[in-house]
Amino acid sequence: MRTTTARAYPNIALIKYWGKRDESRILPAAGSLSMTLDAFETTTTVVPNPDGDADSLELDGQPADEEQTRRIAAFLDHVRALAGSEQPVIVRSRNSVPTGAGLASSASGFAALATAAASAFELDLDARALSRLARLGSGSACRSVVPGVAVWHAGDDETSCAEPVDAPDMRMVVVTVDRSRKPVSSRAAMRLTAATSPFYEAWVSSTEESLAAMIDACEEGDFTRIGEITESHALRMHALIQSTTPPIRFLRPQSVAIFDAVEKLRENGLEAYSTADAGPNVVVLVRPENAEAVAEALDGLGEIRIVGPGPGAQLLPEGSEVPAAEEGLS
Ligand code: 2P0
Repeated sequence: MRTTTARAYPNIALIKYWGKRDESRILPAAGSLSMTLDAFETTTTVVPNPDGDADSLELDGQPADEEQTRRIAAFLDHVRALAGSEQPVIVRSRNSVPTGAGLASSASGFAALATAAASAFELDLDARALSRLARLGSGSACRSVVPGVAVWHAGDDETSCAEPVDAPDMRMVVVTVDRSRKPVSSRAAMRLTAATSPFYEAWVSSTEESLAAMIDACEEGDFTRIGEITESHALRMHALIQSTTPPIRFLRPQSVAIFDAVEKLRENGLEAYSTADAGPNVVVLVRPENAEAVAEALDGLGEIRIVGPGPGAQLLPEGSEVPAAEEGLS
């Protein structure tokens, strides 16, 4: 075993993942498609812990809480099983934005952890196998292993992983309206959706159709079609989530105001399309040449940041270790 450090970036889905057909192996009910970003990264170091009898986990300089510990240790058990090892490890992870800010994501977290841990345990995994491994930590993490635009095939346990898709160059204007932690986790909300929404089956079958149309639009470089499908699919997901018992609403009045403002921009000839994940923040998809103008037009509706396509998960050179909390203070 060796000490390793990896970095990964979050992704924003244009075709959303919402629902699993197998909870324990994190197999999605349908495929999805996303863009890995060039901002808001997570950096994670994995160190062998030969004296410890359990994993030791530090996130943003704080010991992991019980739920995080359970989830990360369960993921590390998958890595150990692949490596034929029982070695506990020390994990130190840093987000470039505060955890819970709505942008620090489980996607960048588990993509970085999978990459660092696979290398620490000296597993020789190709890109697909690494994506599959990241999926076992958090579904959307399999897409953050891949640079730029990625499709995650629903597949089966062996084949459910993400791979790159040819797509036109695009930017996203991230509009953050609320930095607080969301009241319901994606995982719990997904479970409730599958269990209680009368629209769930239609969501799953229509998502596969939207994904096929999106892949065609990406390969044809048809930005308008990509944008139209993106906004429509996001609104379908939020409609679905609101149809649960009890209902869950992630969009706030400020979020809806951004969807309205983006529609107005389109009416005035500035092409832009909105999407939103399991929270109130809105991400606006634009052509590169329109990013500044759209960011300016949305100024005042939230905290604005322009992002572009980013790299896949990558190992960092020796000497890039995330410092332990006490070292960080010295
Ligand atoms: C997505 N989301 O496609 C969708 C859209 C949120 C809204 O993937 O249970 O944190 O760990 O597999 O990956 C969030 O789901 O859930 C997510 P788990 P994950 O980006």
